Amino acid sequence: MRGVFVSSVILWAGGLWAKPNIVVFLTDDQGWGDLSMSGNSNLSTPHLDSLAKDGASFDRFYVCPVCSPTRAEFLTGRHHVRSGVYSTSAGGERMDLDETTIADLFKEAGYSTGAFGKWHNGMQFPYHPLGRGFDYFYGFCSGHWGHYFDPLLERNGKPVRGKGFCVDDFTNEAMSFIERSVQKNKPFFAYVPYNTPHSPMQVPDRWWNKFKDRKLEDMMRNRKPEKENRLHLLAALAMCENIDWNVGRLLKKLEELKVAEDTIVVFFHDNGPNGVRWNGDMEGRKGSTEEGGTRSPLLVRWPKGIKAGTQVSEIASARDLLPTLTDLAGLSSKPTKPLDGKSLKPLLSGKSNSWKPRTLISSWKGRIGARNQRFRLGYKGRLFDMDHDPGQRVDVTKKFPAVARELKSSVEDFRNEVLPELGKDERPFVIGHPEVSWTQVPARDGIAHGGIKRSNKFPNCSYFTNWTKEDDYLSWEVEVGKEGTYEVELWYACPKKDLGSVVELSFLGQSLRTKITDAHDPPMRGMREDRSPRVESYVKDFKPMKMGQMKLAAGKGEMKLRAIKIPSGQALEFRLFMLRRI
Ligand SMILES: [Ca+2]
Repeated sequence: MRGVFVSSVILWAGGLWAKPNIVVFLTDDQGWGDLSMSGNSNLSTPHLDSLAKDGASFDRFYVCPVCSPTRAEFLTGRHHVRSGVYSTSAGGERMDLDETTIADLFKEAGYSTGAFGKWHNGMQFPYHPLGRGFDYFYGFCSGHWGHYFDPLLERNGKPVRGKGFCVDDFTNEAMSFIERSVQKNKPFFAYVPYNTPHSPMQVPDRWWNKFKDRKLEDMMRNRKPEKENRLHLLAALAMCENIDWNVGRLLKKLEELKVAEDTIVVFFHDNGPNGVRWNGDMEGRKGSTEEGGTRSPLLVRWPKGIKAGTQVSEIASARDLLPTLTDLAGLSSKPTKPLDGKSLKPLLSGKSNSWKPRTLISSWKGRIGARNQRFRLGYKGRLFDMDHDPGQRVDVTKKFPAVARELKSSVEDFRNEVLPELGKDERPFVIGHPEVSWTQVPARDGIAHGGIKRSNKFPNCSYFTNWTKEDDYLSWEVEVGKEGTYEVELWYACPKKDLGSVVELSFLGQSLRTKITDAHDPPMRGMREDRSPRVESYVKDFKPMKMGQMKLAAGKGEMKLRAIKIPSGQALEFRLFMLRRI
């Protein structure tokens, strides 16, 4: 009897401790080919390669052609269209509020949940990570960021100054979070969506120095070598080595904390490479629904539960990760909506006998492609035998008419059944949700009227400038969640010669006026650190100024910032509002 008692206690204790920790690394614009394990001798990624050696690697794992849809599919286990994601900016990157996220499920199961890096699925609460199941968030919510050294970031909704190179900083923060969770004896779910090698192409000297003098002629090349951009390419490789170094630091931290054995570490990318560089001779890169735009590594290491060196050849997608991780961790609750993904546990545990063949759809901006285990139907309707023609050069529709028909019908089903779920976007930007007191309203989400210009056509990290006429104004379509008095902080720039403007913020009949009396004329930043010319906006260190307090009624409407008086030059340059309900 005694023996039974003891073993049941151990079992019970085992039950308590059986929850594996989870770390998910997601990189931004890294290509399938940007790892040494893919056969690329241009760079060395020993820590990432070790995840494959010590765990499982998937040969054909698929994500979306761009950032926010892949993130949404990972977070919900559903096609991004179903969750309301249709663009990468201005609100179209947000997941509908009735979606259950992977973080909701792990939080409910008693995990500490934290996200560190680039969120890119909505900025204002409850679209903010803290409204999507994460207890802790450090990073930025936009689709890209304008500067990677000591940038403006946020910690749980409050603007803060980052420390050093952002990827190093995000890793440090994730490691502190893990350490705190271990000290509290709580299992953790750490989501680490890095924002590199996405542009701007900034990377510390230590990584750049290894690559800066390389000659392309001595390296592995893209299938269209004439299209390679040397500086951009070398910077991307340097950034990938920095990622590898940071992944290595976090893996070492897991060892030091003695939790490596029972932590599931996942690594994947959000889309194909952001430039023309070696990528296994595949067709397409970031933005493309073809193989090169959507293929990513998937590495899953779990010493306690997955045999080292497991190789999976079955096709899989980012939509499979929610059902897989909740299954591996033995969580009992499920999302309320039907999933498109499927648990990969049988493939990870070598029980693939009953695994049924699947067709996976890639779609973006009206282009739809389909992939089964052997064939790919390109978005133009051409069929490729990927086993014999991985570079998609020969259309084999005539040779395999039945396969072409079948994949075309999968595409039609998707077009008729899934795409219509994406209705007109009528989700306003939420201000002052009852559960939080703070809201950030950035230039990114605003609309410029008259002669006011955005600092760049890519809105994500932009500001408004050229505000020279009193008739011009900025507006935001918002919904105030809770009536109250709000303190308004305006982040601006204005040179001394332009001081004296009066601006007015108004919403549903209430308004607040302020005169700009403090000069703040910071230089543009970014050009000195860029290793290759950028396409996005440079940044400035804008200054916060308290405009005062304003009553906001609950409800939907247009929030306007007007210039009542512009004595000379321009009113101001606008970066963001911080609103706080008091
Ligand atoms: Ca991306």
